[in-house]
Amino acid sequence: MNLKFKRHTVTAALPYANGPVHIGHLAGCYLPADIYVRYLRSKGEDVKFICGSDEHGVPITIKAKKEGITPQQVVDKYHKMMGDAFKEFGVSFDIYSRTSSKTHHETASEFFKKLYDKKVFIEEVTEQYFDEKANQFLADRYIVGTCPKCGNENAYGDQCEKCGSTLNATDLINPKSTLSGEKPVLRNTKNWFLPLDKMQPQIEAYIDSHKEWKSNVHGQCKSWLNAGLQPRAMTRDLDWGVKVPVEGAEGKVLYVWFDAPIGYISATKELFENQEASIKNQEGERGEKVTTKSGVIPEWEKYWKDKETKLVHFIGKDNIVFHCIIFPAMLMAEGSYILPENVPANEFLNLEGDKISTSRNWAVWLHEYLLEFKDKQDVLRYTLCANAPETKDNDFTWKDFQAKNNNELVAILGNFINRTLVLTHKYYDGKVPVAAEYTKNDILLLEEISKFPSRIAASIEQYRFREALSELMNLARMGNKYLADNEPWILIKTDEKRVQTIMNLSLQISANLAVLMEPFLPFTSVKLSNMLNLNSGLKWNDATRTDLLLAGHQINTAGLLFEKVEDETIIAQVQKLEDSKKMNEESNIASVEPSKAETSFDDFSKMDIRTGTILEAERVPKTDKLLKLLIDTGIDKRTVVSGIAGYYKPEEIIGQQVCILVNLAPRKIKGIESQGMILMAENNKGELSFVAPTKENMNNGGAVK
Ligand code: B3M
Ligand code: ZN
Repeated sequence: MNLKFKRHTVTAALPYANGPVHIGHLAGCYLPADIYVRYLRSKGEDVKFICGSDEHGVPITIKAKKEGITPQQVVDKYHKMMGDAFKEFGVSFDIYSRTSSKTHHETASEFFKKLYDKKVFIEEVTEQYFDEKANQFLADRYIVGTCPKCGNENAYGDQCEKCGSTLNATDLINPKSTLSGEKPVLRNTKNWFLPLDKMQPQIEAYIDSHKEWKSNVHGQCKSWLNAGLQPRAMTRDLDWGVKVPVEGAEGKVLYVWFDAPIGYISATKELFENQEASIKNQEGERGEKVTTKSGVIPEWEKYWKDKETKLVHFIGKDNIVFHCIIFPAMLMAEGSYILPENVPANEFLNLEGDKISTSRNWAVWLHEYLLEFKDKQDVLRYTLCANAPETKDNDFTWKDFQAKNNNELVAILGNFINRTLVLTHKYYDGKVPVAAEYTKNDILLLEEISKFPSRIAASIEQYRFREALSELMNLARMGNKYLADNEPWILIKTDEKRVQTIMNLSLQISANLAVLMEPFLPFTSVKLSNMLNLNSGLKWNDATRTDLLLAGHQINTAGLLFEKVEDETIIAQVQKLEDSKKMNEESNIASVEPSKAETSFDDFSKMDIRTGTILEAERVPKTDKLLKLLIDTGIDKRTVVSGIAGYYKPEEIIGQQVCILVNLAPRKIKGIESQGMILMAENNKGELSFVAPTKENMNNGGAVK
């Protein structure tokens, strides 16, 4: 590990508390962050892993409106749900806080106030978009329009998700309010701007000092810098958020991207407040005097202000500019903080070839996964890591999930462990045999084994988690090959001594696997450690040794680490996705047209609609759609040309009762005079059906009213 640093602050993006967590979230930043942190802990490093819910911003208020509840109810509901999901998947935050907390409101306010007092902000009255119908200013996601950079028609007021540009609402072409759909008007309002333009040289120097960042991250930063940074408003005319703590700012809140990253800081504070409170409690219970040290730097500050702390932000690619440019600019302006040392952003994960979408319900939700794949968190962690969108967008498919489970976890890792443990029980009653004598090959193998910890570590430290995981699997592959090459199950008849060595060595590999898999597969690591009856205090570097299990050590009963996933299970999952897509499409098309303008009863009663019966029907030559019908209207028999040939065959509809508008002025259609109109109902696919009496004794000529 880089000796420059004494401790680590690792953050994962604060997810908006406006929906449950899906696989895209997990693969995008929470899983890589968790692997990284678990590895650091295993190395014995001092690390704090920080996260929480982002509970401000327009995404929350929009959701509240949609669900017909208050923003507070929205965040309460999803904060709990998200926190639970992370916990269940073993994402090992030291704290999962929320930006509605008191500490956060105070911390964000103070931060703003400090910049305000230092006269960092430009205070400026500018024209901002206002929705006259909804009677409010339109910030961020309250406004959509065409992105001036890439032409995406659904760019938000603060960002285009297609090309990643940060925008100001006034940059949008054809802006539209998402509240009312109306074209907004411009109104004057005062806001406080961070002068990113003036700070450009500082920011540029900072970015240039980090050429080691992932190329996607560094590249994006450079392209913003090349385009020239613009001042950016840090306040908004909204009522949901952290109140702007200065005079003359009534009805305004901090921009969500100002307050959210400060959430990392507030959560760290809370973490130590909680720890101190629990220490005080214990002391109080023991009747000891509680003393507070004065003049000592608060513990949390070490994680944010000490140059020997390495600050790393795990995020998805749509958050790059906020973490690499805007937040560092805020920290620079404040002056007492360290800057992010790295921002390993991932690209996006797609699902079965299509973009994951909450609103289209095209997602695999973590809480639903667990209902169907109980206790199989590690299978998902494995699949998402093996296929992580580290350098480009990637696709999750259920077929691949099945293949990774069956061909890798079951066939390689599970198989090796199972053979080793079963044979140990069979030959030695579960007692680790003595390694009698090593062959040349054994010695080479032992050397190889001891290299794995540093090899896997090198990949993790460079944020290459896929590579790290595949190295881990190579160790299991090596074990499998060793068993296959040496065939202890055959040798047992002729050379018992040799088998002891083979089994001892295989057991050592199993123990090392238990240690090294922990960051990736924490649940399996616990399971395997229990089966091996392994000392629970083992650290990463212990896996360089090849004597973690001493001769005579008793192991526990062997169980299966992984189970095969059957085809039916996968078919059911794919079907579930297809169903939800279909339902979604139907509900989209089913959106009915708005009603027409009001009409009077008099106008309605001018229409003479009667019941009638079709007597004859034939196609109108040289047309696809038209049928020529002869109708008994009760008054007379008349010819009507109707555009229903796509839906009814002529021979099927003889005798069909219909409703017919009889006083419609006659019209010539394809040379035939049509004397009236048959009433039809249309569904959302444009298919037609007769509108007809549902009782049989309705004579022709009866009035429809
Ligand atoms: N809530 C955006 C997101 O969920 C935002 C991240 C904040 S990190 C400080 O994509
Ligand atoms: Zn764009």
